[in-house]
Amino acid sequence: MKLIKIPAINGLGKTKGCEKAPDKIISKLKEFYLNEEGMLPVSDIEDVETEKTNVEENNERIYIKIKDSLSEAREFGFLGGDHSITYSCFKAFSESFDNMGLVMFDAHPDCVNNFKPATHEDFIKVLIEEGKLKKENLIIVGLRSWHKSEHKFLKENKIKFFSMKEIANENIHEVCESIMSVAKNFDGLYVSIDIDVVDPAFAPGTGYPEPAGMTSRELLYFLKKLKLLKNLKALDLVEINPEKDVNEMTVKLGAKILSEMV
Ligand SMILES: [Mn+2]
Repeated sequence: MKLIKIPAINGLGKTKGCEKAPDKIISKLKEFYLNEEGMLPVSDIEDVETEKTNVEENNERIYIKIKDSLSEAREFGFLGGDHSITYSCFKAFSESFDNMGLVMFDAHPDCVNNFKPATHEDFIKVLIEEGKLKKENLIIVGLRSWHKSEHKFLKENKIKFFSMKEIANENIHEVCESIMSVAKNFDGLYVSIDIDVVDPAFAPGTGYPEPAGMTSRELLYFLKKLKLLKNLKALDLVEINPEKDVNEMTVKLGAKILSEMV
């Protein structure tokens, strides 16, 4: 897997600090020995040079970097930054491959508004409205907090999701099989991991901690299964905020996730 560090944010001021995550996570990753599969978590690591304030410029740079790198690896990992980076990353794939699908792990549906340039709160709505993501090609996993308008948007557009309540009340293996049975049919699969899908007890270092989330192990269970799919092209890991972290727990979990996905 080729890793690309993308220290960009567009969180309306609320995600300041997330730009520090890629370097922190990579330095933690280098402290890891073999992963659970007995493999060395080493990767080819590059980065996108970003500007502190120019969101449009950053989006363009991210998009171009990915487009230019597509032939260099079979799988990519993008390290944010806040969730707004998924807009440019996914767009680069959906313009290069037919029928791209997105499996997103998140406590929130990220479709509040349709602000442009897309922010971390509404990039999903922007991707759908711009025709970059087919609404039937989206699965959201781990939801437990939403605005009234977001709930309506999901229902009206028949977007597939598995709430945290469903995951807890049903058998996690069956939920995972349901996700896999849809995800395997996309020509290309993109997995986006917003760390706030994980319970704040395990991942406190994020801007919008939401109680009653997944354990780290449950998230790894889903990810290790998805990793088996041959159509997996990319994953991103976003919203880790080292400034809000406790004992580097969240940064270390980020490094752990990457080490298991190499
Ligand atoms: Mn998010």
